Amino acid sequence: MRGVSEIAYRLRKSHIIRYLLPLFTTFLVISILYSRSNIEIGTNDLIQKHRWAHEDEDSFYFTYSKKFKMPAYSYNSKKDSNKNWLFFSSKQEDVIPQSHIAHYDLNKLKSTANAAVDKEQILILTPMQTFHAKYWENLLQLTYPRELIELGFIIPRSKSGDNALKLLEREIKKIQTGKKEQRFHKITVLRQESPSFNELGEKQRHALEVQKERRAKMALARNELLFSTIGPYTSWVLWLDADIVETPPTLLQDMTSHDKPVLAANIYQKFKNPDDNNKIDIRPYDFNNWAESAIALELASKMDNDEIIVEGYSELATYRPLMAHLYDQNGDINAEMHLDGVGGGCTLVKAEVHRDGAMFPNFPFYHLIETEGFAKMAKRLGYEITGLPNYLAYHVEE
Ligand SMILES: Nc1nc2c(ncn2[C@@H]2O[C@H](COP(=O)(O)OP(=O)(O)O)[C@@H](O)[C@H]2O)c(=O)[nH]1
Ligand SMILES: [Mg+2]
Repeated sequence: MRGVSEIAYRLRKSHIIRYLLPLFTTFLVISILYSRSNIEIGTNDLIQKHRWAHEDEDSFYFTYSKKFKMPAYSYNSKKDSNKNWLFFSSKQEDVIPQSHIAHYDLNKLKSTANAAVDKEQILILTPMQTFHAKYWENLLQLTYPRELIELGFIIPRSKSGDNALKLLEREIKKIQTGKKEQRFHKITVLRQESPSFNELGEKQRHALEVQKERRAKMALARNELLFSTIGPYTSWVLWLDADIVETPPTLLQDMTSHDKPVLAANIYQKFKNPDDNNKIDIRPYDFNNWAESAIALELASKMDNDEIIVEGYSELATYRPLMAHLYDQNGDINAEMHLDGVGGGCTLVKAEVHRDGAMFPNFPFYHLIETEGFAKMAKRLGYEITGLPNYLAYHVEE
């Protein structure tokens, strides 16, 4: 017996009991209290007030309201917007203003020819494998009000993706911590779920054999980006590839003014022409904007279920009228043409088209995938597809 009480005595005297146990207990109590306080955030105030959040607001869109301010974002904070240590949780932070339930009347959400005057929100979506400084410069020279522009990026998990992310974040930080009136309304950056698939040079990337897999994976990346960023306040979605480096400054006003459900600009490329003393010349780049032809339909009718037609390959001669070939330097810049397939270079979509369910199929849909499959799906939903043959946006020279 003496032995047992001696051990108990020694334990009592030891550091474990004297210091560590009280410390551990305090830590446990704080953690429990802490997690309880998290559960209640965003609910208790509202219940006590017995009011809907929008009753206190003039605007239907909450971030304009002083009362329900979005928490400020800090690039180097170790705490999240609710002042919780990020150390405690690996969950994505939710940036919903405290005490808020948001109401949106989709009947009041419009996409009109008068977008800027009507304060319509435009979401610009860019899958980004490479960061081009000229892409960003071009984005910054757009004259549509920045507070009505949201940006969304999806970046592959690859070496070039890591690099693009670093450069993009540096530029975002400059803008979003600069003058308030020059900030974009919101910017979302996603890392792609799947690894990169696309680090090939232009020639290999465009070889016919790799198209199905490459385009199918691009479709998934576009869907991930679209479904994670579109909001109940989004009026328009502009698909703008990361290698589009020059557009008119009035791109958004110009394209919205056509008031079309799906509208593609003509993608060209500037290059030094060796046949003309290396003078800067232009040439067609994107052949995904096309109108359907009887020959392509005939081709498709003889294909297996999982075969696809991709445009711009002599192996698959479709004789479709390609918008890229219909540019008329002296023509009306606002001339419109009917299309059946579009690319993602610079294509404006009314948000309701996506909201109705038009997405980028990564499987053959009428023997089409990705952006061309999207156009087909939008058509099947009853929307018309339009192109602007004389309105140019420029792809970087590779
Ligand atoms: N998220 C993501 N974007 C990519 C990937 N590969 C290319 N992109 C981007 O997708 C867009 C179209 O791709 P690109 O290779 O330029 O196609 P092309 O112009 O038809 O040759 C560009 O904005 C690229 O930066 C990828 O693996 N993941
Ligand atoms: Mg490209």
